[in-house]
Amino acid sequence: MPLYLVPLFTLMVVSCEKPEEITPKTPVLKSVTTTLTATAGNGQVSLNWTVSGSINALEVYRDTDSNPSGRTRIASLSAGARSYTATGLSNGTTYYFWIKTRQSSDNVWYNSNAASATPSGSSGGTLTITKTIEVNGGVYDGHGVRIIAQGMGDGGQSENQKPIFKLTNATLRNVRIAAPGCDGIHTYGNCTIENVVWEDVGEDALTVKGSGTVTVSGGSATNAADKVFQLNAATTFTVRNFTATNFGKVIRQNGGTTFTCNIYIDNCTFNGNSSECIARTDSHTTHLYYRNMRYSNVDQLWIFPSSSQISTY
Ligand code: ADA
Ligand code: CA
Ligand code: CA
Repeated sequence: MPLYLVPLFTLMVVSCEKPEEITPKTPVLKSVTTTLTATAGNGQVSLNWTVSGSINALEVYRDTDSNPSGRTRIASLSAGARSYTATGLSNGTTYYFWIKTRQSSDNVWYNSNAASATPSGSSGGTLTITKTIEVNGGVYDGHGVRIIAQGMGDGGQSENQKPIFKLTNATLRNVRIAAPGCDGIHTYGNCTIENVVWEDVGEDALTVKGSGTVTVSGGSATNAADKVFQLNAATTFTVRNFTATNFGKVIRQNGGTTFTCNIYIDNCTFNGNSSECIARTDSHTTHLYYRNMRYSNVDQLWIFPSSSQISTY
């Protein structure tokens, strides 16, 4: 009988039937929060996340829009994984990622935030500049570009050369600075320098011009006639996973200054060439901490007012 011919009372009887008994589940509260960040590379995106709460499984999902419906699972990882690199991506396309975590107490899955990133290709080429590249906040990722300065200094020891980069509270990564290195990189405020290669240091490689926390991570510097890193303002200055070859000194707090610098050297290799020292300061309140440091051909390690200003960590 077509539905429209079913007498009304039959429908009413059906709708009045006693509902089936449902065994109530013990409710378990969500106590897992996964916070995901995505960083673009060349044809790839690096994912890093933190998990609060106890989980027993973890999956990575990808999509090209922020709506999770239709997304693809790209990996099932162990519950302890906290990073993953998504590869084989198209440069110029924005990808969205999620981490799905399974809560240990009840095996319920929860999503992280959606984190997006747009991979971009390596120019791998050369960029000729005639003025300082200024970066105010944010990230300048050179994707391996080699920068050649023209008319900004000859890379000798003259003090009036222009910097290649002026960074203000910014991150600089994946750049090669070719000769002439001029006055290198100037930093103001909190700056991060990742995977920067100074092929032939000019007057110096990097100067802390305005106070802040400055971290140089990865990369290398070669052939500094005198200084690699010049500290002209109070700073927490960290050099890690870095190699310097042929220099006068790796780190110099501006001569005669008394402000405080806290210097950290972590996992670095310094190959000198009858070099004066690794670090020098005239300030009594500056402290240097180092670990995993390899060096050769340096006359002294430190020139500090007191040896009590140096420690390992
Ligand atoms: C030398 C010079 C300073 C300053 C410094 C630098 O120490 O005496 O005045 O120019 O170099 O920042 O390179
Ligand atoms: Ca100088
Ligand atoms: Ca300088």
